Amino acid sequence: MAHPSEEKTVVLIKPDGVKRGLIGEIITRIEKRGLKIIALKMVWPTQEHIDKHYPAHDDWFRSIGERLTEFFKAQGLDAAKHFGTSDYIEMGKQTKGWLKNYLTEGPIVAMVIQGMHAISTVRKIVGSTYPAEALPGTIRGDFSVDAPTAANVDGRAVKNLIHASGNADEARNEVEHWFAPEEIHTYKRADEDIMF
Ligand code: 3AN
Repeated sequence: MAHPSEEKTVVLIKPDGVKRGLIGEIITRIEKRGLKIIALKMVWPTQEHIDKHYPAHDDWFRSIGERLTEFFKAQGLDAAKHFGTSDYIEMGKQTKGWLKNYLTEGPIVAMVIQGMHAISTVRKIVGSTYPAEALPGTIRGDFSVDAPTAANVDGRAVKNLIHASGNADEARNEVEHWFAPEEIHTYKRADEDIMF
């Protein structure tokens, strides 16, 4: 197991973040926390690349469908009515199609972030998946407000500015999926001696 201060995670600034000029703001928040950027590039991904970025197993599809159904319910709405099915897996598959369109509508900024419990720390900086639920102080909570009750009804993905790996397995796969080994760098930040 890597030392907790050497954990790696992948962050993608999605096309809405890039087009809104939020690259600097997002990077600043990550760097200020004491996390280190060890790889960074701008790419315009293909549908195929995004297809492989997101999982393709039923558990993942089901979790997407389940979560959005709960959100609709909390708003007094019926997700099944809008999706034309109450099958969570089908809802998840439909959502993945929208995600492929969303993530390929412009260039994105891909990064590998390294630092103390980087996966969970970055998820906290980013905030909840649905911006309407994200707390102020998080990136999504400060700069976005979208919700599945609007996005899915309009036949599109939730615009939430940023992707961050969800767990250690995802992080490992995503680092490999987005970066060649020679694109990832090892160096020391000046504040490491003072912070740890
Ligand atoms: P996150 O990793 O951001 O917590 P997941 O893993 O639940 O999100 O979902 C993967 C991606 O699918 C996220 N980037 C999110 O934006 C998108 N997504 C999740 N639910 C929906 C939905 N109901 N409609 C559109 N996009 C969604």
